[in-house]
Amino acid sequence: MKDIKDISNEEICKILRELSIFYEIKDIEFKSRAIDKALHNIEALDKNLKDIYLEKGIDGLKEIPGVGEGIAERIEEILKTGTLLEYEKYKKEIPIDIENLIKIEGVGPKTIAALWQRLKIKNVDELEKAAKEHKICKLERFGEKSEQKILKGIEFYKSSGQRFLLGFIEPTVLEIKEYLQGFKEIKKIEIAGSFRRRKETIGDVDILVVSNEPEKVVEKFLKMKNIAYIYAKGDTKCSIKLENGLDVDLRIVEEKSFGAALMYFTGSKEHNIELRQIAIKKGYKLNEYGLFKDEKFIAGKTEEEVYAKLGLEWIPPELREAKGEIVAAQKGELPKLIDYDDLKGDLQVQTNWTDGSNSIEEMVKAAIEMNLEYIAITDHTKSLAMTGGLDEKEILKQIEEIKKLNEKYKGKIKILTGAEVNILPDGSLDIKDEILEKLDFVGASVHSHFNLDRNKQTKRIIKAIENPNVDCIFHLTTRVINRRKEIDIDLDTIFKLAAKTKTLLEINAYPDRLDIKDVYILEAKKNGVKFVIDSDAHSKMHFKFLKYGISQARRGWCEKGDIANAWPLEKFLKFKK
Ligand code: DGT
Ligand code: CA
Ligand code: CA
Ligand code: ZN
Repeated sequence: MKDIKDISNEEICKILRELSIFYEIKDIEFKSRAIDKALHNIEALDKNLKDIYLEKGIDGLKEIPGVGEGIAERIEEILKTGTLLEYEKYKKEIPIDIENLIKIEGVGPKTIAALWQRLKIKNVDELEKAAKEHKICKLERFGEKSEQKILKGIEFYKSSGQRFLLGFIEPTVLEIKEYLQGFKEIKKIEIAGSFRRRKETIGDVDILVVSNEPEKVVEKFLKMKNIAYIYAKGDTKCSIKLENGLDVDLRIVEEKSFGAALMYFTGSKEHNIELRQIAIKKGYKLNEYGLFKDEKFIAGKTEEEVYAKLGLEWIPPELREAKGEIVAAQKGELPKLIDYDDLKGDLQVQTNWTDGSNSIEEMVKAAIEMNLEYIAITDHTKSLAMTGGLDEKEILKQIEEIKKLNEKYKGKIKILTGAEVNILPDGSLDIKDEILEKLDFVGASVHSHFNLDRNKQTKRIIKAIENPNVDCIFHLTTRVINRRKEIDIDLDTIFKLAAKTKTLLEINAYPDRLDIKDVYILEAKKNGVKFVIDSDAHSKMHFKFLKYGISQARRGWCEKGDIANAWPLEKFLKFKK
């Protein structure tokens, strides 16, 4: 099978995503929906579609949840020819910049289709112009309100820049690391920068390498596939852009400077500045080559020895944001952060009872493989019609089904019954309390009316928190990174009330949500709030996103005691209201 193209999952997804929109424009809606579902699963794959195909052919592709015959065949065609005939045909006929239009909040496939059909809008600039000239509000099904929303979306799109989501770009970064690790000239390698600090998005990748033959390393690095552009090339460093737009900086240092260089390039810049001030106070000089007294080299080989010479405990990268970690390290009072293997449960899991790709049992099996001891099944509820949300009767039916599965998987995992109930604009819930009472775990969340004013929006959340059946607020601020801004709420009031009522706040681990975000976690923690870290899995492949939630919790200074699903089931059940 040597005639297979070397094409990444990312590129395949891009073709399929655009094809789905062409179907929408052509009114072939069922095909468009099937692709969307498949994409959700392909984006979460650890393996390359190419490798799956080489190993198991089209049957291997069909094993991916949500991927049926039709989509598997299309992937096969892309792998064999680099593209799809059907897609290329549409692209000629409908020359629109889908890639950027789709990034704007409130602009989905349906909108793109309608705007093309009626106004021949091809790109973001034309969309902005049309909205400003009030051409959109005159269209059927688009009012003044949607026009304003589009303009706001464009504004946010332009201001947010295009940083890469950690959870989606990590496989690409680790592939580069693996490629470099294969070189015998490289003794040590570490990814530094915001990637190492586990920030939710990263601007560029900073790779640090120890080698005695830096020139050879640079030469081999530049032979890597998918390089689009070389910005700079020196003896011990170089900078490139990859074809997917990601910038990568490589630096090669001597062994004795590795720790100091790693500290410097891990940052953050603000953390580095504080460190340097401490060094100066102690009569030292600190830079990426080491710690010096006058010209004499004092330390530099490891981070631990440099921090120690500065009178500090070693600081985990997630904390290096100049938010008080240096003072805490001086006093030996750094938090003992929750570990990456500390989670025992996952409390937001969707199934094919609503918009998930897998059955309850498939999700249960996948959770067992992740070594989880308990999960809650939390399908959407009825007012979220587009997901096929459950009504009271269906919830009761699901409780019965879970009872049976609990029998079957006894001793392996505990399945909690639950729901993700929708918080209506007035703060009431779309499921009756007598049904909620029967569930083990109820999360409530906002899925619409994002633009209520601060007062109304805060009251809405308060009312949900005050409901004795609501155990947790899911993705409180409803942001979607690079796409939708947060709702306007009085966080301080909400954090205090959540702590008082023992309402858990979710740290949603899905890579484009990470809601609530790191700085809010720290604030909420100070107010005594307890959290759960959830994958928000809509497929059995999404449990692996839990680690990004753990990263955010660590960035928010959380210990095991702050995260309720890091506790044994008994303790968790006893705590929740
Ligand atoms: P990013 O790439 O925007 O997500 O964020 P970082 O933190 O990876 O920043 P980047 O790539 O510009 O630089 C990597 C690290 O190098 C940064 O975290 C700290 C260090 N660094 C860069 N520029 C400066 C500087 O002007 N002063 C100091 N003290 N450190 C710097
Ligand atoms: Ca960086
Ligand atoms: Ca950089
Ligand atoms: Zn959902």
